[in-house]
Amino acid sequence: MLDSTNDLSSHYNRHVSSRAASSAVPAGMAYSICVSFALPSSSPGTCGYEADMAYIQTNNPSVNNVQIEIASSGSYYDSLAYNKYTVFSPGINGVWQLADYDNDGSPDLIYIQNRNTASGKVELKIASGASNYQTLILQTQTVYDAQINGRWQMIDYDGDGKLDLVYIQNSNTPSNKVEVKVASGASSYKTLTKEVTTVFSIGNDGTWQIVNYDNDGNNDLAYIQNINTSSGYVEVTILSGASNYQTTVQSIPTTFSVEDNGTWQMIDWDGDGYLDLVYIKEQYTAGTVEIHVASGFDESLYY
Ligand SMILES: [Ca+2]
Ligand SMILES: [Ca+2]
Ligand SMILES: [Ca+2]
Ligand SMILES: [Ca+2]
Repeated sequence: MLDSTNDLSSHYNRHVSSRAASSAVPAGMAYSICVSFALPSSSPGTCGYEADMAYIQTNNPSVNNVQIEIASSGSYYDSLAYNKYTVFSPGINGVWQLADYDNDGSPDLIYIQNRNTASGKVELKIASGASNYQTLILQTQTVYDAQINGRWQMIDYDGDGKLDLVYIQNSNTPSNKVEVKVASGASSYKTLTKEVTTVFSIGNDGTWQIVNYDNDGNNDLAYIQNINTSSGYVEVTILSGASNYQTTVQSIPTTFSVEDNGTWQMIDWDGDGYLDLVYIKEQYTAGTVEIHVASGFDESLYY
């Protein structure tokens, strides 16, 4: 049972750091930690964790197509287990994400184009993992007007087995609060099935993400504030989905000092049931991309 009034300061202590991926630091785009890529060389359990690391190279002028590189956890991220060019031309007008759209166990490449679209709406394109990202299995416009005021995330929000498109609008909202909207996969992204005004004030000091914090069947909203925090450390705040994003269930500083040289992500990296904070550091490293993970498991509550 977690409560924001408890002393949870031992949450998110770093237990692994500086796992370097083999690729040299590029002009960074779209790094993510992607659970269960199901590569033959990935051997969950061997190293105590099983989240692979994906790099979606979207704007390298020397190549004609978007490229996917996967560094497997089985190799401690030191070698590339997958490296393919996709059907997509380079695109800088949106967000790229790997997720399993067709539920065949293989992550598909999703391009959420949220600006400069022909239709004036946010558009979705998905290339299947089964085709090694050569075949488009979805190409559609969505209910959202094209805009750049927030974060886009494909996740099965309503639990019907189809990915939904979540928009977390963190700037230029009428309410001056962060707003969450969901376009359902069941409606082919044409119908908003949820529109909520949260208690978070709008801002640009961090990143927002829909997460499963407490396994109660309601998706929660995480805010990772990585600059301008009062504590001087990166802070994680989580609003419960059960409260419709009105109630804070966790709000704590982490082990990380404030830093803005990469990508922050909440994921259960080690598979113990607690969300961990992953920092993929892309700039000002010794030369390769680094992964830093702070565990969400609070030992002080158990020992
Ligand atoms: Ca798939
Ligand atoms: Ca769904
Ligand atoms: Ca929840
Ligand atoms: Ca964990």
